[in-house]
Amino acid sequence: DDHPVKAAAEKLKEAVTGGQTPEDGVPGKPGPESPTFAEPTEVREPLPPKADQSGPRPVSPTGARSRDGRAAAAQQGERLTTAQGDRLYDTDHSLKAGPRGPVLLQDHHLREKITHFDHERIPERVVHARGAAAHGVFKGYGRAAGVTKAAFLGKGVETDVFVRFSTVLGSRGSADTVRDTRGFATKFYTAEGTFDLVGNNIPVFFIQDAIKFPDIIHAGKPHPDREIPQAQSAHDTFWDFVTLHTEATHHTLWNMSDRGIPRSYRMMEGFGVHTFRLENAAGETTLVKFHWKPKLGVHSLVWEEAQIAGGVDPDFHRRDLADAIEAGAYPEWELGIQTFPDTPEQTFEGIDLLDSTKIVPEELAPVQPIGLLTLDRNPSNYFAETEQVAFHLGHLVPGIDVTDDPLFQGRLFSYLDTQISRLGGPNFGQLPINRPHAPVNDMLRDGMHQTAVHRGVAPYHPNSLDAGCPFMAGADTGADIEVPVELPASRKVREAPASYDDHFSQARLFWLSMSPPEREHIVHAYSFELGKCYEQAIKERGLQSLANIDTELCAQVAAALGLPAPEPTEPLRDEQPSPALSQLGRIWPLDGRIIGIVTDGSADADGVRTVRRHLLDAGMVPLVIAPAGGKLEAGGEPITVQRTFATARSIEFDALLVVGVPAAGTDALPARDAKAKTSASTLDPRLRLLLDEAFRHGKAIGGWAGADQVLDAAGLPAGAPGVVVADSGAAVLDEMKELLGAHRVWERFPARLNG
Ligand code: HDD
Repeated sequence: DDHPVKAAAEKLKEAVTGGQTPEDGVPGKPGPESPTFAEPTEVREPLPPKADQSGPRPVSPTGARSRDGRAAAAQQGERLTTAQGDRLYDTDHSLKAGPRGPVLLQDHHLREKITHFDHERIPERVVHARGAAAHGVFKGYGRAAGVTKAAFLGKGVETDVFVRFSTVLGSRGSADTVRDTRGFATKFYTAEGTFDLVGNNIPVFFIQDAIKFPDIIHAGKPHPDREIPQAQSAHDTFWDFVTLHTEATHHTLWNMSDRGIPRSYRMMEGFGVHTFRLENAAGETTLVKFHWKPKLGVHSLVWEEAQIAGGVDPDFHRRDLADAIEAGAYPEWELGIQTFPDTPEQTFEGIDLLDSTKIVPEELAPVQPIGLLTLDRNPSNYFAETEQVAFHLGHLVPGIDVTDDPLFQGRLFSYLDTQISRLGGPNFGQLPINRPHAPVNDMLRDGMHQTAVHRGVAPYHPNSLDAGCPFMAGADTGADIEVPVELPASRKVREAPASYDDHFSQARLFWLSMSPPEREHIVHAYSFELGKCYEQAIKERGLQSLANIDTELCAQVAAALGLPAPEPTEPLRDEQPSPALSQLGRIWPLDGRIIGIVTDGSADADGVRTVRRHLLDAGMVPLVIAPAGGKLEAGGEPITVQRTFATARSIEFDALLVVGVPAAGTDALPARDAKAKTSASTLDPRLRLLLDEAFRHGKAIGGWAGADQVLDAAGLPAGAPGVVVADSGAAVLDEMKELLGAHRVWERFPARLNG
């Protein structure tokens, strides 16, 4: 009993439990029926469930949908054990020859614990390393039956899905809000086998042939000598590549637009990019492009917000997705298709459907909705699910087939290949997140990390020993049969078709479709990114690409760089703008928008409570911001403070409401500017910053009960666009809702580019 380790364990037991352990217990994890976790501080109130989402959906036979987080081999029993299930009495002290003596090699627990830890990391994805994911359900509308026999698109058919969003260039620990393309990869666990739609939030790609993929990624990733910059395109090698391979111009322009800095993963469109071939039950084929349309609309950050978030909340998008789902504000997207006749030319209105640097404007081929995606469950373990998920364009179901786009074809090779090294062998399909929800009866055997115990002696076909099993399916029993398309008689060549030489016309189309504030943002983005390049020749080539998009765009960026604007080398045609490409000029739903309410509880507390309730009922998320944490005891129900002047930063809020004249926090730093301090002696400098940034970023700002004094003290121009001061919370709210529908107060952005 006087063993020193045992004595230490006893002391620890005392410290952890205050002596209240089960009779035979040692300190450790509490059992499932005796939770001792502290109540989490309320940061967000759950939204009321929507009528059709009131309860959990049933758990599938694979267990993969289990909502208690215990899906695969989770922990069992109450006691800490070794990997072999041997109970442990101590996990904090190595086995030693005496308390001050050397550690003994025989300590298996020590070696097992450290060895396992040493191998906890796997290689991050070579691209799209930084991601966030969620589970959900896809419900078919049945409207695609004319073009595809894919069963999961049938009316009312529900399919489990897992969606992973990502940035492309950054490492696993990089910031979410960098300027980059976003991945939008969806795994549909259909009854006919898994279908993966591995798309992006930008409908075009940098290159036309997969053989250039290593090159564009080498150019975009950090420089090999110093391994900087992290998660950025604003550096010489990226711009060197995209100005030498001018087919990248169109995708680069999207990146430089607001699409490169989304407000939220929930507010992005998604695109399958390539043209796919669908086949219906009669064997007729149609070419299609897949689109995801977010129910919350398409919104972006402004550049300064993206940069602030990189510092104050690098997990901005990851947190936003998880918080929304946890609060019951399930993000939704409609899946849609643009359809094109499957002609031998594989073009539509002169646009080459096999060229992934081209879109087909929605005005020429409308996006037809065919199903609804709802994300309603966060992963319970990041590594097991988000990190280990493996998508592949070759995961197809009957009715959906590939096309000859050389970018598509190369991708069909790359994903499985990279996953074998990333996931350590060929059996990663057996990981719970990758397991199909359809029965699997393959003849793949053995290999690293094989976890299946296959029966039988004849994993080959045909055989006469295992009763001839498995049997082959025919088209009538759901076999996935390639569409037998005609191939043109041709020669072997390393060449692209002539249509692939048009690198600028659609970039011009995109530019001409932008509103003035969006154009302004694009000019700033190019000015910043090219301005960060060191090589003069690269800046000049950048300007040459811009000259081939638009004269005004080129002139503005050239002025910012202090360089002459070159003449175009390609004709600037009158492209027909596509209004669908602009994020402005539409009224978007308000669901999920985050409204900060700044108050110290001393003015109109009832009004605060009512406004919070109204916002929640309208599907928005109110967050109370006060000088310090805790609860505001102001007559009636106490008001919980969710952000303080120390933790609130403008980027989190879509709009701000100020109630009364909130006192300064006791932890406030003195104001920098003594004069400003005099004119607003009660205004906390952090509140001033909050309001100043919110104004600069085009956010609606409102207030009542004396808020005009605060806005005045913060130097916000009286009567400025999007600043609403009224007598009551209710009156302010009505106007705020209208402003929020436009996403931002666009009038606040200087609009020099009206052309
Ligand atoms: Fe890719 C990952 C999307 C071209 C090679 N890609 C990856 C992911 C997305 C895309 C969303 C992350 C999936 C996840 O969350 O796990 N990639 C695209 C799109 C492309 C594209 C929309 C063009 C239309 N990709 C592309 C090409 C190649 C690759 C041309 C190679 C020839 N992509 C990969 C990869 C990755 C990958 C190296 C890294 C991790 C992985 O696959 O599993 O194989």
